[in-house]
Amino acid sequence: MNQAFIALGTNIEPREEHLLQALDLLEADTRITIQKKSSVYETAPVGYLHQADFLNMVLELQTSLSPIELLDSCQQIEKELGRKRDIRFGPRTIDLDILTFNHENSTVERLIIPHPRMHERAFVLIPLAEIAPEFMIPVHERSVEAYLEDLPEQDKEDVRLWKSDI
Ligand code: PH2
Ligand code: MG
Ligand code: MG
Repeated sequence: MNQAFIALGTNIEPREEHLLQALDLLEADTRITIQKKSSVYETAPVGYLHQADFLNMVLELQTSLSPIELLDSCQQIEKELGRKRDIRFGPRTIDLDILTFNHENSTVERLIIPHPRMHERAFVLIPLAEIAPEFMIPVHERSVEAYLEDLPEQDKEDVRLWKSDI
């Protein structure tokens, strides 16, 4: 069995419905088990600023899938929920990003793990710290908590608890 952390994000209404549907589709896959689920946070957009606030959360998965198979499943879910890819970092019905997969390091173009920006994003680190504070981010070999402590206060203030359980 493999362990993966994935991040979910949505900033097109109905946002909560998009998260719930993604959770349902993940749970419907017999090869994936949701092990832990963070709270949902409302977060100011990072990167491309002219867009609505996001809902973000992080999941710990157990899966028999390979990293690329898990990526295919995540992209299939994005497609089913009507994701259109246009603006890089722009608005999305749902985004499922693989953050880490066991202790693996992948640098192929389709799948870079650990996710190259995970350690600098409060909208990833805050929900991840809730379910796995001491987790050592592979390759970096530094804990989630340690990276979170280093983030600017403003970045952390842009991530607000929205709902503790969906
Ligand atoms: N995702 C992005 C770009 N910017 N900002 C927030 N707050 N949350 C996201 O999930 C997000 C983002 C690209 O995937
Ligand atoms: Mg993303
Ligand atoms: Mg993505």
